[in-house]
Amino acid sequence: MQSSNNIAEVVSHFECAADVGSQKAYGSGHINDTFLLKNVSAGGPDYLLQRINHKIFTNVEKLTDNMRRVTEHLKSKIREYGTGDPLKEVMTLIPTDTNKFFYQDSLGDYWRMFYFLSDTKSYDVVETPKQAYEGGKAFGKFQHMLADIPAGQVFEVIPDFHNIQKRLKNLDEAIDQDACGRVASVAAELEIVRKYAEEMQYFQQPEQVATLPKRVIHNDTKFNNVLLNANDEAQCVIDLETVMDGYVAYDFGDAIRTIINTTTEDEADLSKIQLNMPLFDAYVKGYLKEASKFLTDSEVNSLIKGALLLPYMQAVRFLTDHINGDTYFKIKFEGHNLQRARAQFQLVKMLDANATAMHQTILNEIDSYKTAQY
Ligand code: GN1
Ligand code: MG
Repeated sequence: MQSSNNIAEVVSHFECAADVGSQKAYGSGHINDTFLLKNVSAGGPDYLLQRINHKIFTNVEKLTDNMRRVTEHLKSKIREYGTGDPLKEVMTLIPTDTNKFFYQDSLGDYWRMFYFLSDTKSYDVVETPKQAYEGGKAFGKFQHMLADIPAGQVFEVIPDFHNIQKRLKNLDEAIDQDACGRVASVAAELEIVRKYAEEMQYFQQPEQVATLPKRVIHNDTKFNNVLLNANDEAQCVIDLETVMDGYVAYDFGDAIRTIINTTTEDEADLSKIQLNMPLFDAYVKGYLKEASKFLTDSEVNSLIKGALLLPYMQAVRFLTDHINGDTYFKIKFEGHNLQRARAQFQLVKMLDANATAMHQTILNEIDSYKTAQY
């Protein structure tokens, strides 16, 4: 962790009244380092300071431009709808003394700062259908508010981020290099990768490429990226650094991956990984309440494919990182990425067994909107 002296240097360049002495590590992100800083005066706004992982986000200037563009767009939508408070419902980046929205310190690290949204909560494991429903509404509304930004306009911060063919290629390269001699010990996991590899390439099939629209999506719709208020109502979608073009089913799938699972992403005891179907139903209801306003039929049909793909892709990414020697995701102990991969593969197996019924739930729900229009 960075020394407080360096944080003091960093903070002095942002237009804020942050109390450097109050800094504490915050959140459960796997990539960046986040700190909560209190305001020097009681009652003033608090701040979130983030050190951006520059190895992964190599173009911080363009990343920041994206975040500015997206947050301004979302705020203007909320003003236009006249129903909410843009300052509470959208993250607000804080400018620096040179009127940029990031700062590079003397060590070469990049930082950004937001207002902290007080009286909000996020959940790593969803507890109630109401929370799931609210999460669905939040991500559906998020996609809807961005639906008028044409594809191709947002900078591709991490190329091929959700391209499973690229992720499988990265895994093959890791296997070839076997940098830490771990390949022999993951034969069972590699077998699962192979078993599903072909069907997971649905989004690369020519028919899907021709019919599915690329839209500006969130690309990291873990449930803990929705902040809920004290009444468990969705307030703000956070973690906007991977907002890029993609298929809506990717966001749907990443949300389902974290919502339907009765336990955490990295559960060691696979028997504890169960599907909580009432939470799935509630998420679908909330999501389609908003997303039925713009989804095409092919997109509706693709949602379940996203729900299978995202845990699979996540497992492939965790496994690749394990083989590479844990160079990408932060780990808490040796073997953590392998444990995460196993948990995600387990989820894939269970989702696969239930996919037909889940797809039917989606179709029934969308039908209720179609019927309601006449
Ligand atoms: C990373 O840092 P965090 O937790 O927001 C990752 C996501 C993964 C997620 C898995 C840039 O997100 O893609 O889905 O971990 N972000 C990046 O929990 O790779
Ligand atoms: Mg993220």
